[in-house]
Amino acid sequence: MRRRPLKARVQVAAVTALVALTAVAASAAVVVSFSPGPTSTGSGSKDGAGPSRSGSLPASAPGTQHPSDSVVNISLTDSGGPMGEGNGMMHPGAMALSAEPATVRHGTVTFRVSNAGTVTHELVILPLAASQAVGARPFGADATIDETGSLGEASKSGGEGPGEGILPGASSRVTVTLAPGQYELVCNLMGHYVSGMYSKLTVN
Ligand SMILES: [Cu+2]
Repeated sequence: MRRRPLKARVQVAAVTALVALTAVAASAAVVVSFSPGPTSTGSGSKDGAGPSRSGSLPASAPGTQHPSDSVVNISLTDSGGPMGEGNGMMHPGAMALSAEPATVRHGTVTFRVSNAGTVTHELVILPLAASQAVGARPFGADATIDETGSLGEASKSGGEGPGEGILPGASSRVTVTLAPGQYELVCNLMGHYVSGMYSKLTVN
């Protein structure tokens, strides 16, 4: 469904593996600070440390916290698959993606994603322009939307980050750094966005 992002996923997986190896090799109690190496230059601005960096200099005085370490719980639901009515095609409104809370402070945000539905789902975090409304993105012939600019995704059953999709009853998670602004949280599996799997997240 999303051939292009697969490359990025492999890249991310490779980087993750590299980091893991590095961590093992280091074996000392040194904090491994993740700096996007040359391997991630292909993804352009996608992984670029956001403009929020200047606002979160390490010069935090004792007692002063980071901008935030927020948690957003995501629930992915559907009304039970294509058995209901019609044949195969999903009906608009048959699926949903809900975020709680819908507003968080900028900084590190962890998304805990639970698939409470009956088919595979996922979470993709996309920027949302101020003039843009959720659920209004154009979709292609394959009933998916453009994921350009994605800030991350949780689509690995029982794991973190990108994967092959979150199976029914399973969970996934992803931690990203979000600058103030608006974001659209979506499930971009074929036909799911148009069936209602989108939600707005406001970051202050
Ligand atoms: Cu979905």
